[in-house]
Amino acid sequence: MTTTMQAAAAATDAVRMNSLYIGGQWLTPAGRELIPVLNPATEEVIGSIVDADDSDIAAAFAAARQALPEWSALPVSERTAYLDALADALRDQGQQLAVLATSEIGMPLAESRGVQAALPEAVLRSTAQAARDLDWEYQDESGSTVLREPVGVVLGITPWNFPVHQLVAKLAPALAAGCTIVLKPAELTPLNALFLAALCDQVAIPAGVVNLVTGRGSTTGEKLVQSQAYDLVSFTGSLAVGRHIGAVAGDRVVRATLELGGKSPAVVMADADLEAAVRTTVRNCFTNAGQKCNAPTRLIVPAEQRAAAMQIASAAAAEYRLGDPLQAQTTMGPLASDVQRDKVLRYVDGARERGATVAGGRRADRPTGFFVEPAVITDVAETDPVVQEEIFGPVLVILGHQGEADAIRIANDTPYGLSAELWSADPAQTARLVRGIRAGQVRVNGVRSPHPPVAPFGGYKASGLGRELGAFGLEEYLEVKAVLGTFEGEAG
Ligand code: TXE
Repeated sequence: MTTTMQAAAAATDAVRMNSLYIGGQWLTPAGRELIPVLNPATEEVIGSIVDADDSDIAAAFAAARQALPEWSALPVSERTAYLDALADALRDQGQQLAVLATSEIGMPLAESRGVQAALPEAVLRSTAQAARDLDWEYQDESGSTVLREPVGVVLGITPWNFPVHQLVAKLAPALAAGCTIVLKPAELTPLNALFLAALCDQVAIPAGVVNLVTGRGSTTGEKLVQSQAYDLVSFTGSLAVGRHIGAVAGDRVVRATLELGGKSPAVVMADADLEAAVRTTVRNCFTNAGQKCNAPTRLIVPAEQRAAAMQIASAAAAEYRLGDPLQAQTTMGPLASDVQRDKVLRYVDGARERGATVAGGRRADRPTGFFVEPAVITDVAETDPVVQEEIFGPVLVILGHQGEADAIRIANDTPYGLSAELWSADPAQTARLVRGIRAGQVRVNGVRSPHPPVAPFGGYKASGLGRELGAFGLEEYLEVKAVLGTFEGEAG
């Protein structure tokens, strides 16, 4: 066994397989279906989880409800001390968590260290600080007291692409706000969630404040959503499931925060450094093999520079080294599942059949794993599915624009509005582009990923509702109460 394989085995050994974390207890319920968890690079089974049923779900919500009064009554300084303790635990065990996440999702280990360990640690610390800085109680000019109070019991449902970060982006603000939470991670990547629950237990977050149930979306997820037991649902995942969850929540008039997909543009203007813009876009697009909701998947360059951009991008794409994501030399791992691989190949093959020029984009010639060569596509209609729909794989499309107004039109011409990157040497033009593009985040002239832990993150249009991270993320988990008349408050 190589050292990296040993590290991966040690990381999975540390996980309580087939267990749920409810009310501060590890439960291994009998009679539930077990769902295998695969390593997408080797296709080996590395663990299994329980498909939680109605009784598990009822127990998790009951535990969260029971813990709520005491937790929400704790002073903010005490609640946030738990977040800082969890951040310390992530710092100390981040390497193990990164190895585990890489084994589940196939993301190269160096990327995992950043987004599965360092970023969630930073999010915990910055959310704790945002909560300490918040005006929990103040008097407005009318003499009324404004109070902020926790929404209540939260249901958090997360996807598989940045599994630890996505869990923490819900857990941290929920706990800081004084809410309790029931989390359901994606069935493709549940082991790191079990690891995270163990860290919550280790730092002695009070019983019932954090609960973890596992299972499929169509079974456990659907039952969780249909239960009447939560006050807010925070979901990250596909547009189709987000719409459904939003509709259920709307019908019950409970709050829903939805972080959905994207088809983000990278707009390059004629005066920008084309080489730098294209190479950075390729890198940002192909992080985690393109399985990133804010990946810049549409590179929009001046029409006369399209051929040159195609050349630079295909050369940059060909430099990727596909392979075992635990090995340091690997720069692109497999896709997360065979379903995801087949989806990506369907999109690329479809574009090829419709006459597009495609570099790469074939199933990689490897004995195991869900690998696809990165693809760069051009000569494609603006209405083509590869231009309009989220593919969630290493696929970059290059389009040509006829100047500023046309670039803004193309950038905005999808149902999504999560993120945008833009490149221009002219500050006045940059300002017009920033304001013209309807997206939750705009990166100017090559600001590096990842997203800073305090900047609000979320989408316009079909990319979602609400924001995560920092002070804006915290607000999603808070109600506001106006107290009119004399009130002897006590700041938390
Ligand atoms: O997502 P799902 P999938 C996009 C991306 C990807 C596609 C499909 O385009 O190719 O979605 O991925 C749970 N009730 N994104 O199928 O199904 C599910 O168990 C309650 C973009 O994996 O949305 C998981 O925990 N829960 C995205 C979570 O929802 C349900 C990240 C996400 O799964 C449920 C992931 C139901 N009926 C995929 N059905 C992003 N914004 O980053 C599923 N789930």
